Amino acid sequence: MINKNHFPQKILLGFLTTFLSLSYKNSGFCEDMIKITNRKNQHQYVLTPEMSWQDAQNLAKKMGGNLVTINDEKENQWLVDTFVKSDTNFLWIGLNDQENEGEFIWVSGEKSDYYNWAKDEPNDNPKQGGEDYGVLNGFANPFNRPVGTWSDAPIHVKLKAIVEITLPILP
Ligand SMILES: [Ca+2]
Ligand SMILES: [Ca+2]
Repeated sequence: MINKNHFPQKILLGFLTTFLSLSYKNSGFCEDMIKITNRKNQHQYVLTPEMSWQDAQNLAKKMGGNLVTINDEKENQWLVDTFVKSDTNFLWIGLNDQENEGEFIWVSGEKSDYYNWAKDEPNDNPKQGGEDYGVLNGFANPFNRPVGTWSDAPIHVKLKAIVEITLPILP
């Protein structure tokens, strides 16, 4: 026998589920993107699917963050430990010189004195038509740059990206 009292609850649950899944989709998350919290700074990080640097930054904005700003060696190492696997090529980071050639800045607007460029990088590789977007080098990067160092890469490649979400510090 059907208990009629459960009927409104089911409808309510249906609405709620639809609402939550819609807001989940609108936030730009895909099913397989997981937020990982760095215990050292309490920031959240997400690895995106492969896409252009600008698409990745747009997605990061939707999530309430930016492409990662790597502020120091500890954060760099944490990113390598967390996101760089044996088959990782390059990962987009927030560093770029799209405004002024040779003047690399972080897309978040954060200022930092820490840089970890690989030897001979950034080279704005003319064979690639110039390179204005920063990447973290993984184990499988085609130029054999040391893992964890940075390079600049061209606009036309699609790569996974690291998003950083800086949450307000609660009292
Ligand atoms: Ca950071
Ligand atoms: Ca380069």
